[in-house]
Amino acid sequence: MLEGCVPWPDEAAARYRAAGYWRGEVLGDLTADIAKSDPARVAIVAAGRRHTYAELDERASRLAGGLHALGVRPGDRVVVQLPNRWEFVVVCLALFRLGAPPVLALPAHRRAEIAYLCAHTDAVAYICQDTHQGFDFLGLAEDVRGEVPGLRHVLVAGSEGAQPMKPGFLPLGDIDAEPARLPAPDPGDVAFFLLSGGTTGLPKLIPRTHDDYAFQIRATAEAMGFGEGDVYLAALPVAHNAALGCPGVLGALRAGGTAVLAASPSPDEVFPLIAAEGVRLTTLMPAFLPLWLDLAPLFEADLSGLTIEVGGAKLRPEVAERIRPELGATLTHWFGMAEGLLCFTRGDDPPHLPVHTQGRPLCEDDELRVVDEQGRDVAPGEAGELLARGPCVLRGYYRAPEYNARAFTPDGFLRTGDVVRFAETGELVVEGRIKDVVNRGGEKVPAEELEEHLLAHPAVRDAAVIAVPDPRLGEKTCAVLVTAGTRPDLAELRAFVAGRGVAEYKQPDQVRYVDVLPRTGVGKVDKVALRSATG
Ligand code: OOB
Repeated sequence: MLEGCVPWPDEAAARYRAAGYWRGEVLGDLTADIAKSDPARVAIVAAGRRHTYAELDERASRLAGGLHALGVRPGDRVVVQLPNRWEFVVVCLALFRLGAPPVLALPAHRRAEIAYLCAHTDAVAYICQDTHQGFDFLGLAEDVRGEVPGLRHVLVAGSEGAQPMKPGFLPLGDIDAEPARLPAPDPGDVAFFLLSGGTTGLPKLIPRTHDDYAFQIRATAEAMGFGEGDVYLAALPVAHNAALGCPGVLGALRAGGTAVLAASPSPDEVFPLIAAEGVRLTTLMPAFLPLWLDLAPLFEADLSGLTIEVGGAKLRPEVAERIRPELGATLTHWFGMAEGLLCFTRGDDPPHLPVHTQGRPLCEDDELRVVDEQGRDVAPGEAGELLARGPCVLRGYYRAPEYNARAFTPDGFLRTGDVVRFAETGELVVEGRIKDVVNRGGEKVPAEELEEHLLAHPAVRDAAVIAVPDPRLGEKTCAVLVTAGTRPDLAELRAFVAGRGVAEYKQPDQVRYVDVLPRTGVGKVDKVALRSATG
């Protein structure tokens, strides 16, 4: 396995192979069979264009050839930041084939996050789109190249034939060569990296192997009854586990279906696509559901054939209950983590289960424990921290040995930081969390990361970031600050954080000022006290 990654112990790996979870599939082969047997079948629909399996397969092979000719080698890391466009799929397939794992950044990330990802992974290339939603990624790329000298190439989608590029910048469309003869990657090795949603400090990277992700996309497709010819709609960013592989875009391709890529989950974008393409399955964060419920009658949207996977943040039962009667759609409720643990209700579960629980684990051999603060198993039905081990659950974050020593038990269970209990009938129920993250409508803001940025402001002496309730997003960030003299207002703080090159969703939503932050006996900021004082 790639240096800096933690493999599963041999005994566990042998067990997962023997049970048939890990079958030695490699993700670069997802499209190869259908590209031969039914080349004209539509693989991807994006920006009003339809791309066949043959086209996708060939373009990915030629891109892999071109990248190889540029000097990208198996084991090299490539930071990929592309929105929901067909190039995202082509780039991923090409890099899977090369065995050069893509590091999947979100479109919302900015200079600070991208520079960190490039530096932390020693990336040889950064692949982006020239502009997206008015933001200039070429400027960002230039800054990142200045900060990270090891970054050799910037490959740019969207500006084919535009102005001549700067040295080291190349149009992605020009990276095209005869498919190289490449050794097949080891299925036990890293196929790509996802970013962790919940962590202390800087984002942690999650190595996903060919074996483990191939199992995830196959088993989630089976559980959702998604098969050949079915259509999946990616309305969330495809770089996120939820839309990428549950079964998501990659699962749709593996099953011989079609993936439709939407620019956003907004009803005017997705309702027409659902009707036109006959979408069977999609994924949504809870924050979008009220809008879908309110606007579906206006659009006369027929969603009766649709299954909606909802997860990523707390789904309120009052909202969940409206889905079947008002949309006619089937709800499945998910508790997912980029780290690989997936629990979800199945489409044929009785209706109260998706309203009140997050269902059962993906795999029979997922081992879930609920423990108290001392790490002892709680009594059945009681709440505690969820620990997880299984064929998709990582054993260590990339290049993070010290963090790993805290994030995992000595016997390899991931400490999820989520507080859960199990219903008598065996379903998972999420109750809260102990990790210091604000879950802003599914987008995760690590408190410590934002605190560091706020502390860099010259007027700020002390900073604590907490979650406050929000009717739309569920939670928002509140920065509780101690200052010397002047008190910058919210607009100034947001501009300051933005100026440090941070994704917009991480900018504070509210600010409160105090004379001193409450501290616990050991000197840590007492966030429980802060929350009750601000709540
Ligand atoms: C999904 O993945 P991540 O990695 O962005 O976030 C994981 C965290 C969990 O640890 C938990 O704190 C929270 O998101 N979460 C939920 C939840 N599902 C996830 N909190 C409350 N209720 C839920 N149903 O968010 C993700 C990955 C794959 C599928 C779906 C979601």
